[in-house]
Amino acid sequence: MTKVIPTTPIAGQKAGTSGLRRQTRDFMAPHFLENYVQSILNGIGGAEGKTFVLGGDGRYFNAEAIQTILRMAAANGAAKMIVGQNGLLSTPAASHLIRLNKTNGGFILSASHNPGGIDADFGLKFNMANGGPATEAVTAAIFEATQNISEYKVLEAADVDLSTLGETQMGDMQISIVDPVVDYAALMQTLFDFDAIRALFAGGFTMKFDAMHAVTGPYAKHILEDLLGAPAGTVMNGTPSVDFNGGHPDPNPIWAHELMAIMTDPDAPDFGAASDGDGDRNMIVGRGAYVTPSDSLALIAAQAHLAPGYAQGLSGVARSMPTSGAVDRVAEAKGIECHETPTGWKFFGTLLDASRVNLCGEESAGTGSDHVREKDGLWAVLMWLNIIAKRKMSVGDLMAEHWQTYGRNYYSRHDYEAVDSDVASKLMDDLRTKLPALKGQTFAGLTVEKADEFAYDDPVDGSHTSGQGLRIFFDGGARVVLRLSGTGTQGATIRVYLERLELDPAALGMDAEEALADVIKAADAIAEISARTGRAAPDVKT
Ligand code: G16
Repeated sequence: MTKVIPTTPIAGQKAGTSGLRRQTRDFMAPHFLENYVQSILNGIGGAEGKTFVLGGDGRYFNAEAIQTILRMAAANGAAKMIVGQNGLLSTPAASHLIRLNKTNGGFILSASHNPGGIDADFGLKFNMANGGPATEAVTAAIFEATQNISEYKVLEAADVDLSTLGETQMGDMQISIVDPVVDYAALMQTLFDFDAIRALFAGGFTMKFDAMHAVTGPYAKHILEDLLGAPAGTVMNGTPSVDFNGGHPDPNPIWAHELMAIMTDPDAPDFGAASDGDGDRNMIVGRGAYVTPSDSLALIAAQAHLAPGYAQGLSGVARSMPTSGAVDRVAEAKGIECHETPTGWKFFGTLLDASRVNLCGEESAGTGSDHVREKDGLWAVLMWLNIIAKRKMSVGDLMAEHWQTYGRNYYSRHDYEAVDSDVASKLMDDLRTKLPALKGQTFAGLTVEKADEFAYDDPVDGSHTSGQGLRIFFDGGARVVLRLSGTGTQGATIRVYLERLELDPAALGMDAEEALADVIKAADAIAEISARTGRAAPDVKT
């Protein structure tokens, strides 16, 4: 029987960079999840007769939330739900299932790289029929629905057994419990030269993949160890846990320190990689050679044609604005389109759908192509393995060759986390006010060439997005960008993105923080970060 539950709007149910992220206890509070799910359904014009994909990264409250979403979808008239076994689906695998089954969209439960557990974070995002995150227009409609909600519908029904593959029923709604890995693994085999990668491993190539106790464990074990023949144990931390074993599933040198320690050991394997909570981010590291996400994107742009799925060459590339300009230099050399979008994978969707680009990337450890409409951690790892198998060069040598060819965009991101929200807002507001007067002024020896606030006009659908980061450009090609994170759940995170282009072949091997020392000083002098936050140094440098 369908129950109609009266409710009232809950303030602040507004999607950030990627869906709604809150502390887990918020999501577990009475009506919180239900209000948001009903608002999604209301915002997309109802569920009647529709099919959706449903799954998440397995974090605490994943399974319970799935049962609630199933009961609500059934009560709202959905025809069918395709659910990952045990409630698991990586974000890229969910995107693929939405496209493969031509569904009306999907619900992905994840707070990505944020920690999991009852005292950590949870999240929910809605992806559309193209497999990509809801566009700004749709998230705005959902937000409006959260502000007007007066009731939600839920079916009185027993929990569904999520562990058994196959078909089942809830009320009139069909439920398919599917293997989370099989379809995704099949897709990867259409894109990459599995024979060449298999031969690489057979020849003694060694690798460690850190799944960080998150969702990519089963995907990586099946693809790397079962299909590609990497020895058992290549995948570490490969069993998903509800709290990521107490860790922070963010694939960067800080949080993936276990892998970094292995990769800097004299006996390090040839190749290291990691992925995040929901499997859309990646980290690439060679023996003693960490590759920044911006450099990884540029190298892939230069060499993607070595993978069968991209043998025709790329149609174009896109990067988020704070991502370094390294990929732009490759695009220019290849004579292909290059787009600069706001932060958030959702902004790549129109360009991918229109085949204007087929490679996208972000400094926040996201890389992907038009095979799905999300960034894809394992895709990036397989792309690197494919390139290494063809070029027969180490990660370090590949990057050195790349920099010699295109120059090096020294790059670093400094994060100041859990800053008081008022302090962070005022810092940004005051800097915004200062921007017009900065031109011509010199800070730490660097003269400001121009300064502005980034806004984006989508070349495909014409939509306009403003307020996307404060940019300061210096003579000589250095750049500082400041923006507030849209994915945190406590206070504000100030992100400071630092970049400098180096073309001198003799100066390409420096430590990034050293190479950026003046840019870092100039950023602090202009934005008064340490004075206003009281922090002597950033919490995280990536
Ligand atoms: C999300 C978005 C990305 C974005 C990242 C960082 O990633 O999908 O497009 O670059 O957040 O956003 P922010 O700088 O606002 O924190 P994920 O992996 O968290 O879903």
